[in-house]
Amino acid sequence: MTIKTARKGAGVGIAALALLGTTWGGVAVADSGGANASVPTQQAGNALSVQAQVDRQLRIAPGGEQTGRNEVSYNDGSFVVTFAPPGAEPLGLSDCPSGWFCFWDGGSYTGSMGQLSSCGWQDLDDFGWSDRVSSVYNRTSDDVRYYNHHDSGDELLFTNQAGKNGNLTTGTSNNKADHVNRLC
Ligand SMILES: [Ca+2]
Repeated sequence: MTIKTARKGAGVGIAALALLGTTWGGVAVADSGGANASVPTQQAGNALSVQAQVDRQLRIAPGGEQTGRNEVSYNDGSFVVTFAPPGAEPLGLSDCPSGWFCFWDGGSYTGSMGQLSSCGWQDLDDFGWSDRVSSVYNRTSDDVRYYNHHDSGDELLFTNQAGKNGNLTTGTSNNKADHVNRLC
């Protein structure tokens, strides 16, 4: 899928009103009930070498640069993707640095990890991360909102509260987020 349209601050839509749904692990989840069949096929990368994962990331989202053995950065480091080397400890909560908000393409903070710290609205598709987020951890001092893109207006999936983490695989927001907004 291709998502180009930026919708800063507008078009949250009716689904946002349903935000006060269940809350667990610090993640308030909107019970949107919206269907989204677009689940990426490039998720489980454990069998790939680190360099193969780096290459794949750069192929999915050109414009980044490899800034470490297991790291790709975009926009001078404002977005960073980190891959767990095969045989090493898997990525986890402790890999999310203070001052950033992080998201994993696996449940329970596994798989590859993306991280952002900028304030405001951002498009995960710019980094090849649309419909991939399966767990989140917010180590900033601000709430971060995750949105599902619809041409008719973005749908607020959940708010990841400051300092909180949450696993999405058991809820209705798994593999749906396309945009994020750090409220600062
Ligand atoms: Ca989506």
